[in-house]
Amino acid sequence: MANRKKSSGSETAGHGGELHQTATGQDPRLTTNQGVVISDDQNTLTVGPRGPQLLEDFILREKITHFDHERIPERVVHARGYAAHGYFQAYEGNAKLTKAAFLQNPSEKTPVFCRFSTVAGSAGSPDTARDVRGFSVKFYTDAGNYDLVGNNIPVFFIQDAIKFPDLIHSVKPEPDRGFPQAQSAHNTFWDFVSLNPETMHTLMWVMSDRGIPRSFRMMEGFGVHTFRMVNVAGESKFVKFHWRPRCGTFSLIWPEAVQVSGADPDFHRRDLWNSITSGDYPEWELSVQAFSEAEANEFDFDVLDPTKLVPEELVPLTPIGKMVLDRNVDNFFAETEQVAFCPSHVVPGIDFSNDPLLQGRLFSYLDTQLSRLGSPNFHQIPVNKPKCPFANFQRDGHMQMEVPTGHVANEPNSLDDGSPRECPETGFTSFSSEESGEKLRIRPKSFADHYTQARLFWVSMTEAEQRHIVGAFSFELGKCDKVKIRTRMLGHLENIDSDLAKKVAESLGMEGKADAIKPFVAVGDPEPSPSLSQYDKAPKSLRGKTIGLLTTDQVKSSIYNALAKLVKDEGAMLKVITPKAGPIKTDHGKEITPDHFLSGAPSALFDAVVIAPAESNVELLAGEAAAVDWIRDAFAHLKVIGFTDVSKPLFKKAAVDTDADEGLVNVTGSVFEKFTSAAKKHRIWDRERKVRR
Ligand code: HDE
Repeated sequence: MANRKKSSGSETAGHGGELHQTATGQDPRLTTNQGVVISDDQNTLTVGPRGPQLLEDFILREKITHFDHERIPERVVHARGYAAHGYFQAYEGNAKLTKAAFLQNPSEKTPVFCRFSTVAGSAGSPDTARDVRGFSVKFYTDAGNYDLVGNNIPVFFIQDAIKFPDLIHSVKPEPDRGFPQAQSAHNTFWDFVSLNPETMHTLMWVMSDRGIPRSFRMMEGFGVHTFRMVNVAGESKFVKFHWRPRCGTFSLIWPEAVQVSGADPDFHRRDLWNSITSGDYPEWELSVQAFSEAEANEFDFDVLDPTKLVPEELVPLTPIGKMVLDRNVDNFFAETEQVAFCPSHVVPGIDFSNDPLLQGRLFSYLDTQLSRLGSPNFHQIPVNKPKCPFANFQRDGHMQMEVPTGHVANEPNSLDDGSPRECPETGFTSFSSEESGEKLRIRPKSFADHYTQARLFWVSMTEAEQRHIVGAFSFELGKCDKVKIRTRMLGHLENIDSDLAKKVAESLGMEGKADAIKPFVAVGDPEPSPSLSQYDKAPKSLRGKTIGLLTTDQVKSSIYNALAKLVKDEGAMLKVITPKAGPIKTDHGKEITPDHFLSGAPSALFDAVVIAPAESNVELLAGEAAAVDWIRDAFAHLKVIGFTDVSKPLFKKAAVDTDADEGLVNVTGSVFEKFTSAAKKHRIWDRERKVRR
């Protein structure tokens, strides 16, 4: 921070200090925006020490005026987001598929900026709300900026952009009362979706564990729409984009997500920030499913319909490169808030399809950014600016930051030979697909099947995943106080799967109440697609996970050291939780500064836990409701729990049987092998039937 000198006219001198140089060698003196050095930034100019303030105080007025205008409108959707810098690197050349320059050279790193977000909540809402997550990547390629603006769910609620404002209005706080915030569990949302059967497939995903990710680092990403790739010869294939996290895809469970939103509303952003700060850089693999138009015509769904995915059994994934996020932002507002993604930012080699939702998006993003960022010159903001040269004759406008030189601002011209010219050889050319037809407002018949892929998702889930879907539908519909909405939704669920509908109806106490809803076309009976289940393909690993150690002063150093080694070897993180915030000592006198104190850190914040207090402190902990809840919650949240013999009285108080299942592991004597192998399974799914009926 800049140096401040004593105020000459002030009775109370404010903060003083000697002139010094900053670490960067810049002039450290505080100035106004006009560069005038400020002598006193603590006191307003007044007449006498207790007299009126003077309007001439330009220092006060400039500072307050700037502050008054610090806020810009938040994004109308995806307002709550978090981002980081990194790079993308192709595995090998992809010339057969695309001429996109950044996908050709494996030794080249393309800088990226990646923003994750929730959709419905305001900028200050909790990270762990049930919602779709945005997954936007800006590639600063040598051939211009390419934005892959995707989600963590591969399909979308609606088929046509014209319905987007209604969808979003329905999920946002209800217009008369202004609540609920960041939630879909309310009347207007369920009324809208139950009146639009095309939403069913995406609803299944949002009601599944995908709606409550464990962390951004453990989320898949999808381009959702069918795009095109075009090679130098002008040949094109359709593609679907997939991001797969190196850590594997994991989720919270609902009661945990609810607790975390209170204990740490910044859970996901803190996790991303911490992992990058600690040098454990999150990584994703980018793959495409590539298929020809002829192949697409053979599928039993329409690839232009964004409510449909292409099963991997039909078209396998081809990995094409990796993204690593290795640098946190320097300034949240300047970068994360001001970044402007746009699906129409494509580079030669990447093109669009006729997906009507995609086509609507191509218009919307630039339009919304004009009002959000206030000027057509927002591409000049550093985070939005291409890193390759760019030049044209667009001029003027609010907040023009450049000083264009030259006599002409038009093209063609014969007055300035040095001015920018078109380049037919390397410039962007649209794929020349043949299009014809009548002008009409109509939904294609090929978009009419709203249930078969919703059913595909349901039958591809493990038993635990199915249980969570039932739980989420029951919770959300339970929050709707209009019976007609519930019976309508039960009718849709019946069309997806009668077992699903029955379980939700039972849970709501509404058996036999489903409306009869006739599907537009017969519902198919698909074979399961194992790749749709998170847990079937989850890696058995602790990489990127957090182990919480609940302990006290005089903790056995053998336990602490063994656990610290384990998490290091496994690429995990250890967090120490103690009853108070101050430092503790091990039984060998080593000082440890805890990461959290007990009442500020419920066990919901950790992936697996160890309870190892010193024997002399067990009674103290047993008298703390927070410690007893810590164990009870860890058990109810299906976590793997390591314990020592001396901690058993705590388990007794929490009514948790230390022999209950394979997830309760005795680590007395610092033996952690069993704990590690159990924790690698992530959760003890079988326990769920015991703790939640
Ligand atoms: Fe967006 N979307 N969207 N969307 N979207 C915006 O643009 C829109 C859709 C997505 O981190 C807005 O700059 C329409 C699908 C992400 O800054 C806005 C339709 C997918 C982000 C907009 C859709 C997305 C946005 C609001 C239906 C996944 C956050 C602020 C036709 C493939 C980007 C902004 C960021 C943001 C419009 C549907 C992803 C209003 C009209 C499908 C990740 O322009």
